[in-house]
Amino acid sequence: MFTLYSMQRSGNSYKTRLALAQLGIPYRLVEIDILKGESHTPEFLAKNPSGQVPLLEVAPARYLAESNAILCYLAGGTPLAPADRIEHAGALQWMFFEQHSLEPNLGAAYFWLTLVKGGRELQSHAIEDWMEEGYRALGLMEKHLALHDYFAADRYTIADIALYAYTHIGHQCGFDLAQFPALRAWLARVAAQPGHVTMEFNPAEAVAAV
Ligand SMILES: N[C@@H](CCC(=O)N[C@@H](CS)C(=O)NCC(=O)O)C(=O)O
Repeated sequence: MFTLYSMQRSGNSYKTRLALAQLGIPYRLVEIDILKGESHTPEFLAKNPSGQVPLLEVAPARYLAESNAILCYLAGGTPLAPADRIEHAGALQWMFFEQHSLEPNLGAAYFWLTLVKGGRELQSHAIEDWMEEGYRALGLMEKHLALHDYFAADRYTIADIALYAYTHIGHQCGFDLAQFPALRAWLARVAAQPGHVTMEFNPAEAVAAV
């Protein structure tokens, strides 16, 4: 069985929990509190030298890092990952965009402004850039979504999962999504997908509640 090292309030970790839930894959969840330095212990660094979550143990002592690589691995061979060459590349195009243009801005804003006490003061020099670049990324997504229901292959794929994670919590760190109607409609479409789980969902609790 897979083991996922994840933090509940990490958007990158949420992507992988969402895919695991929608694919119906059972897994063991290990909560890592990055705010307490749990991703920088010698034990964790031996598993992932970058000191980051998410991290998936795919086989004993065989680890895979990087949320979007984990999505590709988990969804490979399923409808969530397009097999057609150009559709596959189209999904990757948006997943690279997510890591380059969206996550560094919305992800950083979410981390420092909602998770770290005093983060706004500590990062006051960076917030303007995050907002400007974050809005630029959201604007590009809006343009695409004005013409398409999803990001790749004309259907819900791992590209949508990757982009949903930080976009759906953008309002929590100061991004006003009211000006992006197509993007808000897409957020609702993603949330309505079969097997969708929220960022708060914890599979261990789900099992305990049964
Ligand atoms: N590009 C990586 C980024 C992972 C990342 O930034 N993880 C954060 C939590 S969202 C983390 O573990 N931060 C702890 C640290 O960097 O020390 C991915 O997509 O998985």
